[in-house]
Amino acid sequence: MSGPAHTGMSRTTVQRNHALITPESHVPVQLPGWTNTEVVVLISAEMGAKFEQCMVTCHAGAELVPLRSADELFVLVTDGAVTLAVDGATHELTKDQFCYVPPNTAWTISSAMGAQLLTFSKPYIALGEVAPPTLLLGDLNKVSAEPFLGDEGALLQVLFPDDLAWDWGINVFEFAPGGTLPNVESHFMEHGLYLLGGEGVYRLGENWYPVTAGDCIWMGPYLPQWYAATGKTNSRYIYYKEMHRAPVG
Ligand code: UGY
Ligand code: MN
Repeated sequence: MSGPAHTGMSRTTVQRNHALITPESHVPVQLPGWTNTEVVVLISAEMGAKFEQCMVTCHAGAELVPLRSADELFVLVTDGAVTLAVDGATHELTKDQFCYVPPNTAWTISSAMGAQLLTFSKPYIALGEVAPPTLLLGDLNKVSAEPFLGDEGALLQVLFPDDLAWDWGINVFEFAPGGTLPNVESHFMEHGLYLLGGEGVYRLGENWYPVTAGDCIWMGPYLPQWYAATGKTNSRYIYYKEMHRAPVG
């Protein structure tokens, strides 16, 4: 429960194989090399994850640069506007627009007036001679939404191409009120998830958590997972998933 201030209550919980991080427990930090920013590292290796998920507040004049050169990066603009400079070109990104930047790429993201970003990053896992993906720019409002396993109450947007070069996927799920995941999933792939809107109940292992917009969830390998949208409006989340690679170690 996120009770009144000064009661010590929070829905945040961090377990061995999953975590729910809710807004009242956010602690913004400054990351080295990122100027005029405040970053909430929602999911990281410190927790046991193999990827990182952050919420970045860009103040006017913000600038971000690669933190680890082998990382690939996904950025969704949730508010405001940024400029991505990469490969000698610049790209303006505004609310609901996103980019994928491949590993070992020199890039900067700057914001003249301020912006709010959601990022996912991780070391790229190469597959033999297959070349890594190239720069991708997109807009959530232009990606088609398909019924998940034929269910009109659970619409799925797949943001990345279904191609072996890509070792991850970023998808958006939108559930009508009462919509659910069709089954309790358990799979070796991890997830990092951010609730963009609405509310529901997420089953994580043997726990059922009430969740709402602004919540973040980490799901470790094989974690039993299921979702029901219990609010009166649609519920929507964006999530990261490992793709196109065999389990390792
Ligand atoms: O892609 C997935 O594994 C997705 N169905 N899982 C989830 O939403 N928890
Ligand atoms: Mn899943």
